[in-house]
Amino acid sequence: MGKDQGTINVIGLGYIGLPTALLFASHGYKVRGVEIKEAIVNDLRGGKVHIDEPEIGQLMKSTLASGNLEIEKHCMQADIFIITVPTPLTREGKGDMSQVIKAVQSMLPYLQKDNIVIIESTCKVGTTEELVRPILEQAGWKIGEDIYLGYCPERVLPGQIIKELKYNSRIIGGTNEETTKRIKAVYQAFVEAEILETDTRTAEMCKLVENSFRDINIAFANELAKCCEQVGINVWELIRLCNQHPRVNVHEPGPGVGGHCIAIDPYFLIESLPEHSQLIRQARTINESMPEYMLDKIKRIVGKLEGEKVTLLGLTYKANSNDLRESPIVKLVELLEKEGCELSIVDSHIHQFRYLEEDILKAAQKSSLIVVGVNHDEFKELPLQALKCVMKYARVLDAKHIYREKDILKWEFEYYLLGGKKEK
Ligand code: SAJ
Repeated sequence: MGKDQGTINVIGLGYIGLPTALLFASHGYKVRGVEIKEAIVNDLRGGKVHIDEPEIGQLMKSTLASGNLEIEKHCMQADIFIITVPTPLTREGKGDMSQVIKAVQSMLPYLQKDNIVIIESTCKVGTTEELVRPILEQAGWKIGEDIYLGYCPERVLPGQIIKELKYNSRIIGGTNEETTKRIKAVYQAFVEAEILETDTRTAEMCKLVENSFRDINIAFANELAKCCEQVGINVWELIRLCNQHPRVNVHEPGPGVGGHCIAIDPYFLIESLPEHSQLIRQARTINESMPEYMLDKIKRIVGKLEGEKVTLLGLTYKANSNDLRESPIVKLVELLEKEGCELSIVDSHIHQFRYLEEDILKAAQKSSLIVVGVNHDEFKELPLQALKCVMKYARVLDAKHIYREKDILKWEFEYYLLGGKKEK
């Protein structure tokens, strides 16, 4: 246990808030994790974690046992307030900042002079200065003198959140230099990488740009996959070769972009700057077209889908995760349902969803096609010989290039690849 550092309220115990609370609590802070969902509060108090991440279960147990972490539905007085609530998209594709505003309002009764207020939630540019600052000022506080307000985005990869919270560099945007310095000192408790200083608007924009960068690069790979299918080039081989160039790093194509970040954050930029964000908008359009593109491929392979069975391997938004948020495969399921297709799905990371089958041979019974949509480790080795016996047609469509064509052809399967030869 580190020395007693001070007190923190972390408001919103989701994918980012909970790991952040745990790291501060295990580095000497007295932390109150604040969560409005009663069921999550009860589970966490009992040591049950709702997030599937390495190290997190153990960290939860040890911090609860240390007495440095408590889970409550309301804030209390503290030195530091950190906001990690969701900022979803509305139906109209606009960033909804209302939970950030509510979180700020909820801590007003507990604020004291010299408190630090940090927003971590992904926000539209200007949120800290134009939405949050006025709320605090109306409550009578002088920003940068009484209350130190800043923005500090996370940049951690789901699946390795605890590790990346510690070892990724971090950006701090304070409303003035003194604030930035104070917030930097807070994160130095557990961040073992560089902490970079800037202003609030730049920090907010950094988060949006990082995810838009990846979205644009994935869109480029997806566009290449479509082009390659037209001209009979294997896009995976093409990308492998191009990436030998010292300044080229083409990303991977796939059935679409899921998750709560890359598929969402670009819209925060598009909404604010529609005329000047056309590349970012186009990348979204390309990536969002991929489930439909997969459907067309499936139709070319199987023909009319009504009454035919298709078996999907993987449902989550990415490999070895149990996260279904914005999963392009869930969108593909909906498209296949509209075609009247019979479905079966294998994904050991998911326990509740329609069409789930635990056993791949049962799932593939009388199936006309196996579609590999997610590169979970469990799909690396398929029991092809046995599958061939139970399927109606021995065919695999590989959207993540997890197999070598010759290993599949060996068992007299037809092998189709996203970004490979176009189906007849
Ligand atoms: N994907 C591709 N091709 C690729 C890479 C990814 O199709 O070459 C797809 C994945 O299959 C998945 C989606 O993109 O559906 C996103 O997956 P991801 O692993 O790239 O990223 P996330 O959404 O899990 O996490 C991202 C990360 N951002 C960047 O890498 C710029 C992470 O660092 C952020 O902290 C996180 O978003 C976030 O919270 O914003």
